[in-house]
Amino acid sequence: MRHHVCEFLEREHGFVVDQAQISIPKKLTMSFRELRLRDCFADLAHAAPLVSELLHDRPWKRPRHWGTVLFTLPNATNWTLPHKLWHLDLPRFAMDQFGTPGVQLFLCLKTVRPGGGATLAIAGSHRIGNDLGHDLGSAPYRQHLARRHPWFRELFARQSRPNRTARFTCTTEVGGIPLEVVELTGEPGDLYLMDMRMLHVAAPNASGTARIMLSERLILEEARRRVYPSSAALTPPHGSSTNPTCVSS
Ligand SMILES: O=C(O)CCC(=O)C(=O)O
Repeated sequence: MRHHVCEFLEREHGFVVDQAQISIPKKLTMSFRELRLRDCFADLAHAAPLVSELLHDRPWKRPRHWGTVLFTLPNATNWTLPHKLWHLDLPRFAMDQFGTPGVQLFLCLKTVRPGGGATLAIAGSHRIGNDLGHDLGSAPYRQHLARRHPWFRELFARQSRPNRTARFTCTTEVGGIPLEVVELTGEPGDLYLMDMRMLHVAAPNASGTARIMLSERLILEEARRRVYPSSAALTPPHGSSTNPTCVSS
């Protein structure tokens, strides 16, 4: 999968992935969509059994084409912990109604070192907010957390205190739940499967090279119907699938 991205960047943009590039090609606001549509990342589907296990074998939506490229050029001299844009890609459902409502995959296509633009996630945050009275989107959910817990209030605050990074990257009990900001760093081939109840955010890239990862969101059918009530229900495809909980769209 990595070679498709490297070959595309070099052919279309003259961008050599493993070279530290001082000047960035102007055209480099590229879309990797063509690679997805050509099924260059279809091997991500090998994670399907793990996803099914995490979703307790309940039906989930299998993508027609797998993999979105997460690409971040070097964009900072010093790495800082973001205070804004922490989000969820699904609502935080009332009373934790679905448990894990989906799994997001993150696959390193090259080495991603600390400070090198890796997505940040709050480990343990899937256990916070399980008592909400109604579904909340990311912005009201952030407000809810900030009202309740000083830890979140400080994380989301524009004014940063000394040792901010150290404070949030060590484990702290918040409402009885251990939380910690982690960077999804790794070596080529390392794969993260993230519970979609976990707050996360894009991070600055203070390294000399591009951050390149693949991602995919795999959403529980019940949760998808809740978010998109008019979407069609999943029906088993003709000929049946090898994994009965995964259905092609
Ligand atoms: O690391 C990134 O580029 C951000 C990923 C993200 O926030 C998402 O996929 O929802």
